[in-house]
Amino acid sequence: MKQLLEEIAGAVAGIYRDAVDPIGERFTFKRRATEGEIKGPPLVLILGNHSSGKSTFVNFLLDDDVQKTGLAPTDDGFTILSFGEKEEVRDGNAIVGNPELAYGGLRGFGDELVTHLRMKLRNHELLRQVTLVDSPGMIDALGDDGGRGFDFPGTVRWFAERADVVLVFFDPDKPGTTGETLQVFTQSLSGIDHKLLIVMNKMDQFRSLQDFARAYGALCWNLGKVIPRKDLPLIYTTFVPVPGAPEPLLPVGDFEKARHELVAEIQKAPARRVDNMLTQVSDFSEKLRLHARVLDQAARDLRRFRAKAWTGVVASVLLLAAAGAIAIAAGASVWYAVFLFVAAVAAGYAGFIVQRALVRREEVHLQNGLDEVFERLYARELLVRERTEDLRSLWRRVHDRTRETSIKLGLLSFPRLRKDELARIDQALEREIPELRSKLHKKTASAREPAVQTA
Ligand SMILES: Nc1nc2c(ncn2[C@@H]2O[C@H](COP(=O)(O)OP(=O)(O)OP(=O)(O)O)[C@@H](O)[C@H]2O)c(=O)[nH]1
Ligand SMILES: [Mg+2]
Repeated sequence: MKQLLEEIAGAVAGIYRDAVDPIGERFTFKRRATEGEIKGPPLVLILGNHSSGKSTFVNFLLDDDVQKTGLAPTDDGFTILSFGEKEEVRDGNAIVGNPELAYGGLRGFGDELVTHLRMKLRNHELLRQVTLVDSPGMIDALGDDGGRGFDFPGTVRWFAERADVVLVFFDPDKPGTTGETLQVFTQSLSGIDHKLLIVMNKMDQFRSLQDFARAYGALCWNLGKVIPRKDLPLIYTTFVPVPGAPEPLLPVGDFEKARHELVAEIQKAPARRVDNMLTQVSDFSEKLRLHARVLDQAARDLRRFRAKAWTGVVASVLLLAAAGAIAIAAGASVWYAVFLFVAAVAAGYAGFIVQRALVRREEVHLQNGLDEVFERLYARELLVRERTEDLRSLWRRVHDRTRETSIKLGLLSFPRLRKDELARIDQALEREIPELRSKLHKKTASAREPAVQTA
């Protein structure tokens, strides 16, 4: 499996390099995933209320007391847990300053965050497959930045976008009720709910079924408010045995099973990572192709318009010059011929000014009418029913960026989109990415088969 994942990561990096970059750079599209992000290890982000048991769960996964735990808010920073032959702790500056690690982007959140960042290297088998990120517990926000001194929802979003699995822990005390929970769900996790695994932890603490039902109901109610889905996500109800905790009163069999399932999901992060990577490269390439094709078409329209305007100017100058020449040949007074030549030069100059104004007006008209360019360019595809909605929704997501680029750089600054460039990105989208995806699915299906047979 590891070999396949590396092979796919290599192929994706190749697609970005050969098919995406040549167009992306010239048509200035958004930043694409970096090599470090593509080839970096799969990421599991652990979020949740303070004291909900995040660090205890990390220690359970790594079978070691790596993280400090306790009932008071114990952690106000992010800890990245990665594989290392030797135990080591690195501080924030060493993490964001290392170009081989893909965390340089966190520098943008300021020094305050950097001082709240550390990395712990441990020699544990699980960390060979995934990197874990333990986070500060969510609390009731104090002030604009939650009293943290850095942009907490922004940082969570940064990690969540790069993560392959995001666990969100809740506990019986605060089933989705802290101020930051709402903020994180609406600002940091929107649009990535497919990566979310919701965990109701500390199930061993419930003294009665009624208490459990009340807390579970409250959690569902609160989640329903922040996750815009018709169905509720699956909630893993589980616990981690901690020394000295009172004996559980509810039967724990199912909660232990849920814990095993959760661990299995975390172990699947590498496969999810490749899946996410393929989705990302395909989504990015599709948007870029649309962006570049619309800009290219608008630029071609404008060039054609400019050529027409120039033809008009040149024709009128030539006409006046020819009239001058004929007048001389016909024996008209020299002054009359001079007058015609001067008129030709003046007409040329005036024509040039008018032509420039007309081209500028046409450019603004095209920039404001990119929707029309899109409709014209994709008229044939839009007639095929099942593509219509996909294509239009893709265009809605790209439009603002395309318009902004066309205004900032000017339509005439875009070189023509070449046929071979378009064919290369088409090939990536229509052949290479689907082939990689089916390779991955075949492999994950065959890895799952023995388990199905023994069940
Ligand atoms: N009974 C019980 N106690 C737990 C469980 N998980 C954690 N605890 C206890 O809850 C307390 C808080 O656990 P932590 O792991 O520190 O919680 P955290 O979410 O990392 O907290 P912060 O880092 O402060 O956000 C500790 O005293 C743990 O021993 C559990 O499943 N059951
Ligand atoms: Mg903790």
